[in-house]
Amino acid sequence: MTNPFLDQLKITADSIMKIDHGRLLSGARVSLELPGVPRRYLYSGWQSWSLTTWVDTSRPVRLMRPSSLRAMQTDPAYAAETRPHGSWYGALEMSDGQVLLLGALGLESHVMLEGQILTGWFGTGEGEWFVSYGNEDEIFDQYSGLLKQRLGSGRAQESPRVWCSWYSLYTGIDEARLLKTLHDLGDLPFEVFQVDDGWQKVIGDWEPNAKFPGGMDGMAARIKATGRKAGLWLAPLLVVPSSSLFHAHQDWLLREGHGRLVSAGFNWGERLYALDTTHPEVLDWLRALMQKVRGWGYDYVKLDFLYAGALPGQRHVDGMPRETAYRQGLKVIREALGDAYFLTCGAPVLPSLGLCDGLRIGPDVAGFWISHRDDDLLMNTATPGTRNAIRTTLQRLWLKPLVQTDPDVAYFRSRQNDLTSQQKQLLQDLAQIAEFKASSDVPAWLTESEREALRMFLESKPAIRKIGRNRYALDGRSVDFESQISLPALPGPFTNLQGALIGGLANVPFLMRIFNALEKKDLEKRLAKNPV
Ligand code: 9PG
Repeated sequence: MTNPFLDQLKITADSIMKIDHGRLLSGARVSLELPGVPRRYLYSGWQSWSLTTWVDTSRPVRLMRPSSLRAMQTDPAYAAETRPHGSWYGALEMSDGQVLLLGALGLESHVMLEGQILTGWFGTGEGEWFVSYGNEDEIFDQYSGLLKQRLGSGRAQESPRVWCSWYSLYTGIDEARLLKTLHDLGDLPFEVFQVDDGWQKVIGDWEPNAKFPGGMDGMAARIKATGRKAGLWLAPLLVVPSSSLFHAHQDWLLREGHGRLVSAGFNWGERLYALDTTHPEVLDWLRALMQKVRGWGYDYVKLDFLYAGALPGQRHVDGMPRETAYRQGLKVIREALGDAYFLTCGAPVLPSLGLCDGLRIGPDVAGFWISHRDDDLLMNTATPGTRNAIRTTLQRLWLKPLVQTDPDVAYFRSRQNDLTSQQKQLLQDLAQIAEFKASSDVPAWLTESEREALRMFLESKPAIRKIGRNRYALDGRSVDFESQISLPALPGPFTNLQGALIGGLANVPFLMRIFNALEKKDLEKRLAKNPV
């Protein structure tokens, strides 16, 4: 097939091969010299929560605040990069509206635009690249096909419908609340009841805490007695200082060259650290942990904060590239999980393909649309918020042939929720488009008609037609996300100053600890006022 644009494109690479719909390049570093200035750039974020979106090339890039959270929201190796760039692939919208894609066919790769030069490189070694030009959907389809050959794809046929405890009860889960919810779900067609964060002693010590006196095996048995699969959340690659794992195995932790521990961010009022997945004892420990969870009876496992395994650092196997190290850990996990459904979250995208059934492809949703603090002051588009979640998820739906794409939960409740009905509808529509349906709504918080709407949602399978980049028709009804997902306006000097101040405060662990304690208190108050 001839493609005049590609024929004229100046390509620098070790080798260039014509293939169907594009070119296959090889080289540690390749570059494309563009005939004109592109209109927009497709940022490709590193892990589930990282911003992935089309941005006008004229818009200046602002760095996310606070800096202490960057390791858990973006690729820390490129967190201070202000040129248009992204992990593994980059795409440009040219002046005629057509799209040029440069996509790596291997891990440890990055793409960046400098003026009219689009460059791609491998952090270590060399590899292959796919270049194509034309209709966006068609070229991403080609790209996913090539990735499938190299990385494989998920196994499950149809995604299960999931009830997840996080977006209603958060860390306020306990045995009684979950059993009441399980009972109240009645005959709503959820195949999975998934227990999220809050059951464990502490991150790293994966044993039930005092709120689960019947044990996690007991909980799984109660779930399965209702005919559902039992789901459990863990963050197996993270370790916090208050865990016994942290003190028992200092040699398992990822370190910087000079021996300091690599930061994996800050959450739950604690500093986060990462396990080194190249350490044979870590791999044994991970295998045993997964077998334990399977032994408890869980057959749906959501593994979160997985980026920790792919952070830059010194590893036991010296010189093993970080995404390769992560993938090796994931392989061990996949094997140990056997035929359980495996959902990855907070996970580097390409390195997870082929080894999981489902992948979260955006940030967390929330019972609000935007957050003035996070969006406007901190310029942080990876934090929980429904607009953030929709924006990034939409730009990653091309992954559907490779993995089940989890857009996070949809809401039906108006209680404990500030989203408008239109905003809730957008999330519900997105779930239908992504073909992954989940909710966290507590039945006791739903009105009769909201419960019926939830049932209809779970039972329906509308015909989906894509009619534009961010426009779809669902059973003929048009859904326009485009006007809803713009990036926050760039801050003026006063807002910027305010943001810098708040961002600075958020870098102080002591203050974050207080903030976390206050949030916990507030949650308990809300749950007391809104019993399940
Ligand atoms: C449990 C939650 C839920 C949720 C996950 C993940 O950037 N952040 O600060 C950030 C914090 C938490 C988070 C995502 C991002 O949520 O996505 O579904 O399981 O952990 O703690």
